[in-house]
Amino acid sequence: MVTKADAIAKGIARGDRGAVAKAISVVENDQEAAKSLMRLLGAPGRAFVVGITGPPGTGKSTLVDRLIGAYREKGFKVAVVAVDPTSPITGGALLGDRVRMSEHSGDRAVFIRSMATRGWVGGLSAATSQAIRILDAAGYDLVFLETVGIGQSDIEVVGLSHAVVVVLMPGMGDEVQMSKAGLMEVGDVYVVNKSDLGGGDALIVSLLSMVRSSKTRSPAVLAVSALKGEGLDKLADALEKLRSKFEGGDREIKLRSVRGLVLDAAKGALMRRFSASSVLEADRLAAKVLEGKLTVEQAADKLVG
Ligand SMILES: Nc1nc2c(ncn2[C@@H]2O[C@H](COP(=O)(O)OP(=O)(O)O)[C@@H](O)[C@H]2O)c(=O)[nH]1
Ligand SMILES: [Mg+2]
Repeated sequence: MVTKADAIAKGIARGDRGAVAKAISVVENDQEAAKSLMRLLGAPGRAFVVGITGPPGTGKSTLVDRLIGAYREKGFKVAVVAVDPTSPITGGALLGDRVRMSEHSGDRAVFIRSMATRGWVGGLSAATSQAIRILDAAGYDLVFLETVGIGQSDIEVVGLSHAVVVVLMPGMGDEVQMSKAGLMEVGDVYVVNKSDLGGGDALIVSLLSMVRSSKTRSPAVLAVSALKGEGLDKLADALEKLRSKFEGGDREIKLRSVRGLVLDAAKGALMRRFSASSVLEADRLAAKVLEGKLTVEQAADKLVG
């Protein structure tokens, strides 16, 4: 019997856009079905995954649009997944619009998709991570993951990328200090976009000093104007350096994304098991905790074990 999942998986392997779209809907809406589908996909790790993160409005989508152009010129198949975990205003719907409305949206070798994950049980990154596997299996050479650089889910998305571009803009000097704990640890490239507006020097200086003070990392710091197309060559060069490492089989960079995929699959498995274990079971265990027969931790272990 040919199941629906079989048919979708075959379509993905052929690079069929309709099948890819359908598959991403499956992972957004139905994790049980997603699991069956994921089993049918080949090994991951072929597509180069670039996370594009940074505060809202810094020009991430505009920049992605430009990068799509650069990689299309090389003949690459390019996909964009725009993830908006939190936005109460857009409900996750608008984040990718700038890219969706782009000149590339009619290009058959470009696949663009927003993922609205509000209310999805099991975390943002499970669905995102499955979407990456789908796009990888469908033969996209490059996957851009655009995400708003705030919150934990964002850091999880970073864990799925082979390279991370943090996009900032002039006037954010203080925020560099502010977000030390998050974004400042994860970038391979720091872009100060909107350089056409001027006033980006202070931010560049503080980013450079951050880079110099790091003993372990040496990310690039670049002034860019996505709007005017300035500095894009340098950004493309920085990404190409990382991509050629990836293509050359650099183990550490290859592991980066697959490690995230494995962790997400594990989290997904845990969540499924957890929701499958009935509320009744939780009640039964809670009663034991109340009676002093189990500690809270023991009860929790039993619930997920
Ligand atoms: N002046 C200027 N505006 C830009 C530049 N890049 C993007 N923008 C504008 O900044 C706004 C937010 O851009 P968008 O790409 O949607 O930002 P995102 O929220 O980070 O994805 C839009 O109005 C863009 O036209 C740039 O390099 N210079
Ligand atoms: Mg955007």
